[in-house]
Amino acid sequence: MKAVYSPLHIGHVGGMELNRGALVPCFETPERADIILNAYREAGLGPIVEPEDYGEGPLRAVHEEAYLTFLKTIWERWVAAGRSGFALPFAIPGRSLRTDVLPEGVDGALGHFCFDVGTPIVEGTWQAAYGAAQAALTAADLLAGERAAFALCRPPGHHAGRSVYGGYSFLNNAAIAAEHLRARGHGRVAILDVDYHHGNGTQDIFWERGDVLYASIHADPATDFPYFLGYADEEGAGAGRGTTLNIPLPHGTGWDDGWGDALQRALDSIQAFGPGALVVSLGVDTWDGDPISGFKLTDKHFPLIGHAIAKLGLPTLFVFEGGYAVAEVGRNVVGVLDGFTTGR
Ligand code: SP5
Ligand code: ZN
Repeated sequence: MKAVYSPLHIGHVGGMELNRGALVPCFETPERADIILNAYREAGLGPIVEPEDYGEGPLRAVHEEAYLTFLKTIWERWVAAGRSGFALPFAIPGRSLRTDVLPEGVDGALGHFCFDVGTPIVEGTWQAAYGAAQAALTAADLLAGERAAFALCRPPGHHAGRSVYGGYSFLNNAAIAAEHLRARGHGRVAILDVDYHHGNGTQDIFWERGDVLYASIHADPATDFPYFLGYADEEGAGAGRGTTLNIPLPHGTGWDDGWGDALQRALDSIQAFGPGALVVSLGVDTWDGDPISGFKLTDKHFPLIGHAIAKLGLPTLFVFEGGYAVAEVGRNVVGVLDGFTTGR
């Protein structure tokens, strides 16, 4: 299996985020990608290549133009306003405030396009997000001749909606790749999201699409980020009615008491959908030692995930998402990929 990796990710170093009422260094760090790169290399899983440049066209197929312009220019606007450090929104339009206006100033623009206060923007953020999206596109095109590919994306993407960022995500790498696979004629596309958190952005993007299935296993939003999407009663709308499947699970869930069965349920729904290709939003923040998460998967479960996915027999694109136990993300990602390779 080939891995696609863009070194541009190192320009995105978030600074600080809020955790339990205290400002702490960001959990989403550049080391995460480097550790996976090393683990992938050491495991001898295959070659590592740099992305091709597909330009902004495939990004526009998923995200709004005004949103992309904002992401591209916000850092220079921040600096021009005399700021330094990292850019965060100051106010976000909740109920009774207008979401239909794009304020002219930087603080208003940040609030307009953002849904949380944990996703700092710095000088290299746009380039890093752009590189990650290009890695996903490049890996998607590898499926023309290969059974599977791995996009080692950083920053992650599944929380980014059509015109909103948050949850460490700016461009929705998995959605951009899925749309690209559609355009390349792979038939219907299924997205399996195994990250600890619900992929609210991916769900939003494909909510009314009957040709793209979104199936996600995640922590119950009643207690966990992103809180306001990912409930079991969300099933899609319009042509997309029935092509969203959310399986929220309580804190503390392990493989034997729910996660393994949930995976099988999601895989059954994918099989019934009859896709021509599969995109896996591969988060490993389900590991029991993850610093911001609450599931209890252990080392031996990650190969089982890969093995079960391989049994679908589909061209499969793995897109890296979350996983914050820095020393272990490499082993766990490689565990899934290796389980896939040996399991088919
Ligand atoms: C891609 C991805 O995994 N994004 C996750 C973003 C989560 N950001 C908010 C996390 C809130 C953590 N607070 C939980 C504290 C428990 N120690
Ligand atoms: Zn996550």
